[in-house]
Amino acid sequence: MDNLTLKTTNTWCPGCGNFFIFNALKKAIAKKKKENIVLVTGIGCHAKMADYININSFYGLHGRAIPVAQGIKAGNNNLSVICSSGDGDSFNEGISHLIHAAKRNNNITVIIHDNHNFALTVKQFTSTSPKGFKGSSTPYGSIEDPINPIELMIASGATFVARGYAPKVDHLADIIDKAIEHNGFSFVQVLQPCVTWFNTYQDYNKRVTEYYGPSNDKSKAIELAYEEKLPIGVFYKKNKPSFEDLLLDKNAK
Ligand SMILES: Cc1ncc(C[n+]2csc(CCOP(=O)(O)OP(=O)(O)O)c2C)c(N)n1
Ligand code: SF4
Repeated sequence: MDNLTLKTTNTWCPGCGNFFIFNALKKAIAKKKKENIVLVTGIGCHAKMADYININSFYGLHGRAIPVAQGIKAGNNNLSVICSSGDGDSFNEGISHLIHAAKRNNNITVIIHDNHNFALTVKQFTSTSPKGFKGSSTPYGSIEDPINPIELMIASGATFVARGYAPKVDHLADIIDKAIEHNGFSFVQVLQPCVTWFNTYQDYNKRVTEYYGPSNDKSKAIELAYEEKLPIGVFYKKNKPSFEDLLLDKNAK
C-alpha cells in the first residue's frame, strides 16, 4: 500500500476502469506537495476517488464539483484543485458549470471518468452514451446523438483539452500531470470502461491510438476528436491568463 491510498474497503466492481484512473492520478501527483492539492468530486462511482485517496478532498453534490473547485481556487490560489467527475455528473447534471468554467478559464483541472452511463444509479443513458444505447431509461435504445466532449470544451474556451484511456496508466498520468501544471482550465476526458453496465474494453483496445500533440489549431483538434481510431493525448493547448490571474492580479490584464 502506498502513502496515497487510504486503508478502506474498495467497492468498485472488479475490473472497473476507475482503478486505472485512481493509479494514474496517484502517479501524476506522487512528486507534488500533497498539502497543495485538493480533490473535489461529484457523486457516482467516480466520486469514490475521494474515499480512497489520501489527499485533501471534498465530496461534492451530483453535478456540483466544479463550483466547489472554483470557490476553493479563488479562496487559496496556491492550491492545485482537481475535480474527478462523471459524464452524468458534468455532461448532464452540471453541464452549465462545466461550460462556464471553460469559458472563464478557471485554473482548475477537470477529469471526467467517461463510462457513457450513470453507473451508480444502474445504467441510465448520459450525454455521451452512443446512439442506440440500451439502459434502464432507454430500454429500446437511445435515439439521441451523443455530444463530443472535446469539441464542446474547445468551443467553450478551455485552454487545455485532452483525452486519455484508463488502462494506459502511464500515458494518462502524464496527461494529468500536464493538465495540473497548465495555467488555466484543463480538461481531461478519460475513456473509462464500466464492466458492469457498459464494457468497452474490447472495442477501445482495438481502436485507441496514442497521439502526440498538442495543437493550437481548434479545427484540427476537433477533427481529431471525431476520428474512429480514437486518438488519445493532448488535443489543444493555448496560453492565456487564467480567471484567477485576472481576478487576483490587476497587472495581468
Ligand atoms: C441532484 C441529484 N440528482 C440525482 C442524484 C442521483 N445520482 C447519484 S449518483 C448518480 C449517477 C452518477 O453518474 P455519473 O456522474 O455518470 O457517475 P458514475 O456513477 O458513472 O461514475 C445519480 C443520478 C443525486 N445524487 N443528486
Ligand atoms: S458500476 Fe461500472 S463504473 Fe461503477 S464501479 Fe462498477 S464497473 Fe465501475
